Amino acid sequence: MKMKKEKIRRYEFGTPYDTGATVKEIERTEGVPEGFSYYPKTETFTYVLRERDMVFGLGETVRGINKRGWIYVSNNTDDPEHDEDKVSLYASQNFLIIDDGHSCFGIFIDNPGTVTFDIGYTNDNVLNIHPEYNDTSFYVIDGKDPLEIVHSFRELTGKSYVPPVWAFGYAQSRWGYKSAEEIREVARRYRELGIPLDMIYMDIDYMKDFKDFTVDKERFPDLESFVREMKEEGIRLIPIIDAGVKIEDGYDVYEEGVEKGYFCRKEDGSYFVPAVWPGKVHFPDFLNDDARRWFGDKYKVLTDAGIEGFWNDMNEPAIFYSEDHLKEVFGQLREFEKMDLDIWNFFRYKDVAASLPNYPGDYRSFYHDFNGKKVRHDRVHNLYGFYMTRSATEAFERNVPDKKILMFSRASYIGMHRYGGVWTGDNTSRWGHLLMNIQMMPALSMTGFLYSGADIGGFGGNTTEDLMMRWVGFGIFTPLFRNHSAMGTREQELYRFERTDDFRNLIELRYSLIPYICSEFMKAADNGGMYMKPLFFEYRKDDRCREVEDQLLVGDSIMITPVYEQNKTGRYVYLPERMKFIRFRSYDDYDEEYLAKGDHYIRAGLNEVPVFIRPGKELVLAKPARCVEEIDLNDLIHIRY
Ligand code: MIG
Repeated sequence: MKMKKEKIRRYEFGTPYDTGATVKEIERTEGVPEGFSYYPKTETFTYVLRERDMVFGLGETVRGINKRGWIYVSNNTDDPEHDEDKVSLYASQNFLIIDDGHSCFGIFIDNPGTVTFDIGYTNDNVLNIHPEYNDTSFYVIDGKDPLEIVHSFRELTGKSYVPPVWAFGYAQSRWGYKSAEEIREVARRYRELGIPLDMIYMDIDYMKDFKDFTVDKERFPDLESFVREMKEEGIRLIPIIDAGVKIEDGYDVYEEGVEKGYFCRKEDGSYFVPAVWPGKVHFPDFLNDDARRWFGDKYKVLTDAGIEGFWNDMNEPAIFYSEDHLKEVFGQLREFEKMDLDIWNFFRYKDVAASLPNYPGDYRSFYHDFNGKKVRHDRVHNLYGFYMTRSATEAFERNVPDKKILMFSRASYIGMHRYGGVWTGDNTSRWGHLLMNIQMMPALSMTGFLYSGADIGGFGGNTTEDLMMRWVGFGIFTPLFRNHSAMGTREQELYRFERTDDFRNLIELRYSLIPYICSEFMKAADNGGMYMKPLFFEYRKDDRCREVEDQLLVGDSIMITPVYEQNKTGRYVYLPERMKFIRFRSYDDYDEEYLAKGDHYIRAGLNEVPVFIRPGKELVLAKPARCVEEIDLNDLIHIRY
């Protein structure tokens, strides 16, 4: 008897782990997903792409919105060079939609190890999916269009995390704020210039010797009263938490973890010793229920001091070097010393020394106690950041149930979107990285990571005033809106620049948009929708929209067309239908005009933000305030189509 074909089907290969990615049980369908060939010898799934197939998804990855033409490897990696030839960043969001405009389907590869997606890279018309260890739940999702598939995918994987409302405000961060005094000064400068601000981030320097859940008493003498003082200014302090726990006698988190056996061990049962910022550390075994609960409860020392938000870093987990591999490397280098280095050995020598960080062998040398089984790390590698974040959010639900806590992470896997957001890691102050931010956002929305965003202005490298202005002009639409930069780079707090009036106008515009942003965000969260969409998802019959890679639909009412190139005073846009064009200089200074379906060149000066209102829709604006909680929701301006 032929059974009714279910909308979501699950195929099984090997012995899949219970990753926690899904919230809905789907009965197993026997065999191989239709349309795919499976080659057991190479453990590869192959699908022949139709000529007009476009491939969407994979969340946080390089290159365009249509992923066709490159190869991507899900293997969470701390690598600050986000060049367009990178195959792995910090996230593994293995959800794809394949759509030729007539028929489409989605796939989700639930496998927490390394998975390679060759999307027309080796062969232009072939999609190859190759898990390193094929213990996979392979989901196929049918739907009449991409949005319906996204909706089913989100029913399968659960509702997106919703942050507290103030987390939609603007945030200032920098790796290098070293004291309460310095942070006070940031707050003072923003308030003095009247640029709205809701959060200041505390990077690793607030800690004592980079030890999680400690505060340096000299530089932050009284955190609790400092938190209160800032909150009176309408500003929340958001500390970082790193994955590695410093090995140091007398440090309670280390000692407890060792005593209870909550850290990851090597084959021989001894604790694995990698090194990160604090120096030598142990990795908490977040995959173990008890360890996860224990670590999560540690956030309480900070929530007790009034802290209401955190960012989890280094949780791929990043490894600068491990004790064991360092020994090997030293050994090898000594061999080279004895040699007469010819040029090839010279390059080998360099490679050996450079192999220390994120060394693949290290990830194969420690274990988790996962659902009662000893599991080698590399097989479940991509779950680590997810489970760290889960550890925090579950603890907040236990320990501060009446408060909403902001939580986002660097590493992620599907399923983590129920526990927190993501930021996209260490980008660079380059125009190309602004475009990358634009192109990543819809893929993050698809996979449920709604509360997400990039480091505005760029993390590495030196930003410029015009790049910052354009990045802010786009960032005002991203749910997570944080200016962050690295130690040693040009300072980029908005008050460092000349055109502070323009920056104020743009940040105020963000605050005016908050009612719209929040309501569209909530719609996406509640209905399994997308906060930011490629045009093609709504205008699927319009062939021109297939190739629009630099315009996005934000919520249901507007389309944005950010300017992302240097020395431009405008850009070409494509309108899939007649729309009302608003050129914002500030929330109460803009021009408007109707533009017909088709191509247009629009002017948009450095301080101007182009927004298009779709037919029959409206944009609601509030009067800006210095922080989100002071926005008056009863005093709204409506700009109708
Ligand atoms: O090795 O905490 O992505 O946002 O400023 C760098 C210092 C560690 C990486 C994060 C970045 C943060 C930085 N961290």
